Amino acid sequence: MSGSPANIANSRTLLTAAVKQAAYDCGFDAVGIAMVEPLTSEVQRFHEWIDRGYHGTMSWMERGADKRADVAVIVPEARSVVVVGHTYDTAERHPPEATGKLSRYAWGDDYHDVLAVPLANLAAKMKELDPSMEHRRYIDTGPVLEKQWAVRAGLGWQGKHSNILRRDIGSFFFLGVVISTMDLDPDEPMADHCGTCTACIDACPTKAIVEPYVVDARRCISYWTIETKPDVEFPEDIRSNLDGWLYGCDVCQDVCPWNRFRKETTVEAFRPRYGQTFMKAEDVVTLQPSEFSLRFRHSPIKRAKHAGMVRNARALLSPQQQHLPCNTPTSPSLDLDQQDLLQPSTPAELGSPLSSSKEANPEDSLP
Ligand code: B12
Ligand code: SF4
Ligand code: SF4
Repeated sequence: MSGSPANIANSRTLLTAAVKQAAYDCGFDAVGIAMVEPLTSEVQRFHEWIDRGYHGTMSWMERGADKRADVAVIVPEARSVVVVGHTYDTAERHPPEATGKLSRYAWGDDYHDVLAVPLANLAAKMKELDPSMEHRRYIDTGPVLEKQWAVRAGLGWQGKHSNILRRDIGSFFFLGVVISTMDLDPDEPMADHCGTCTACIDACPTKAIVEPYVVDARRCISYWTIETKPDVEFPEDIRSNLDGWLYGCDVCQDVCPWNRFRKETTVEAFRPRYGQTFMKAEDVVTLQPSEFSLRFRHSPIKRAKHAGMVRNARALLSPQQQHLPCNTPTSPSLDLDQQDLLQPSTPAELGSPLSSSKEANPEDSLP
């Protein structure tokens, strides 16, 4: 990046380039910029989604409508939304036919914590460039339509599975946003490269993608295994179609042709703990709460709580195996203090939350 700090601050083009470079320097794999405007059509669709009841018991999604519609409610005088993507893919794969599968995003440490640092670093670098800047930043931590901002910022397109994806790194990346008063050059939205492909819709074990681009969370394995209260049992049509998933689900992304271009992260914290991409359901139902706390400390899986993971594991077991004893919190086998047993999950309001040359162009292989 050439130019003195004063020149950069006075030129919107140079400032935009400096902010994008800062995002890469902070370790992000993708960055895009959107101009702050109300998300009118997106919010209308969001409310249709809520009105259809697709959010299930995630009642926190009904709150914060004003902020979802307009980020200027969060940061008065906001001019730009800087959207960043950070990959979490690693070299590991779920063994074929494995049961008790953990979703890839949850193999390592909690991304809310891990990515809070580079996002804070990015905001600090932006503040160096423009000391008068005001901002708020989020990684799945507020009432912000992150996917819709990613689309507006040209960071990627929204796939038919509803996740954001790109041709160069696929979809296994997290999103983060910096809502800022900085006046930056916006990017053009990216074209939709789903074409006639319907692989994600066809492969979804519970038929949760009810129409292209629309997921009914009440049918999604991710919702049932992560977001529902531990005392809620799975409906039979979900339980019998779990496809071996213990926590979260990656099917719609695993089958996506664009994920041939997935990029592995260099962040060690996202590697699978103990090398585990799955856990035997039989072992989970007998896991002590204290062992659960230790095993999943600083992991996104703590959100499900011990009782939730046991419920998930039981759902994977055959009816006979489901009568395995479930341990109570009375005899922890590990030396942990009471605090470990009481570790809270993320507040509900926060959301939660390869190829040959022929294959080099997935559009060739799209139906
Ligand atoms: C609620 C939530 C969930 C819910 C609901 C899922 C969903 N599809 O929204 C549940 C628990 C099911 C879930 C699951 C997962 N989640 Co989640 N989740 C969120 C959260 C907190 C809010 C999303 C939201 O507002 N949904 C509301 C619905 C209405 O939005 P939408 O799906 O985008 O719907 C739009 C489209 O349907 C569109 N639309 C309608 N018709 C049409 C037609 C066309 C042509 C187009 C283009 C669009 C379109 O209009 C709607 C509104 O704009 C975000 C973080 C955040 N604050 O944004 C993370 C987030 C979306 N989740 C994320 C992840 C990683 C996952 C999982 C992959 C985790 C896992 N492996 O189990 C799965 C994926 C499941 C799936 N296929 O969606 C990432 C996605 C990253 C990415 N690359 O896109 C996010 C962004 C978190 C983050 N900061 O990284 N999640
Ligand atoms: S995460 Fe799994 S259950 Fe949910 S839409 Fe994707 S494939 Fe279907
Ligand atoms: S599987 Fe196909 S339809 Fe689904 S997101 Fe990927 S390219 Fe789009």
